[in-house]
Amino acid sequence: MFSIATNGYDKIFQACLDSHQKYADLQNYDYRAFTKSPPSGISGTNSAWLKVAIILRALEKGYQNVFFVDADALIREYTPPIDSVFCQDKFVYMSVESSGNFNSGVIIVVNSPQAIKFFKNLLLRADVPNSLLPKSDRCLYENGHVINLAKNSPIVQIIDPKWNYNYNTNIGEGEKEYISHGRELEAWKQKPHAKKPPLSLFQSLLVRIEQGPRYFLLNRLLKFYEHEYNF
Ligand SMILES: [Mn+2]
Repeated sequence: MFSIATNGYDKIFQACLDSHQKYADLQNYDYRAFTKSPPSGISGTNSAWLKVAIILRALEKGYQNVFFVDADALIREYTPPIDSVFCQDKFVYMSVESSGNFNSGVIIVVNSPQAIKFFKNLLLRADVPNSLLPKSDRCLYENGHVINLAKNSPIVQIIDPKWNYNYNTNIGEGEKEYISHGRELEAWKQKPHAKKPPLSLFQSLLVRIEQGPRYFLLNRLLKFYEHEYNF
């Protein structure tokens, strides 16, 4: 089980990270909060893509299951263990927002060749600009590619939105969420929000060329985090 909270997010979302650790202790899960930044820094987009690289690496290393939770997600104490969602022949579990699109803030993965292939394919899209995706799939950071890849994947199972309750999800009346995502108002006020308008396809391709392939950058970042956190 892990979360990524770089660039000071660990301070802003300390209560969320504490709730992760508490849940992990209760369920006997091995939990890491990746909070350090490499000497060369790490952008918000790369922090988001890093989770894909870490999930894949953890699967390759043989962790039985991998559970990713966003740093701004608060896990309630009564949340059941992740294996309560498992069903046959499904290896990736996520919930959808009211739009029907997956939200990649909470991802549960069962280690299997199918899951490894899924995350390999996802990571290969790290250099594909969002603007190349169908309009309805476009989303922040890596989430658009998660939506696009997951919606046609037979190994992905939609789980109860209680697992990822944000401002765009509906849960049944009187139901209590397991994970409250991005709803911690005080913390959100402090979160530095990007005001920049979205880049055009041409602009984003230029940025990608300038920075070099993200795929390789992610592999370098992964080496740093693997070494620092010994996972
Ligand atoms: Mn989030």
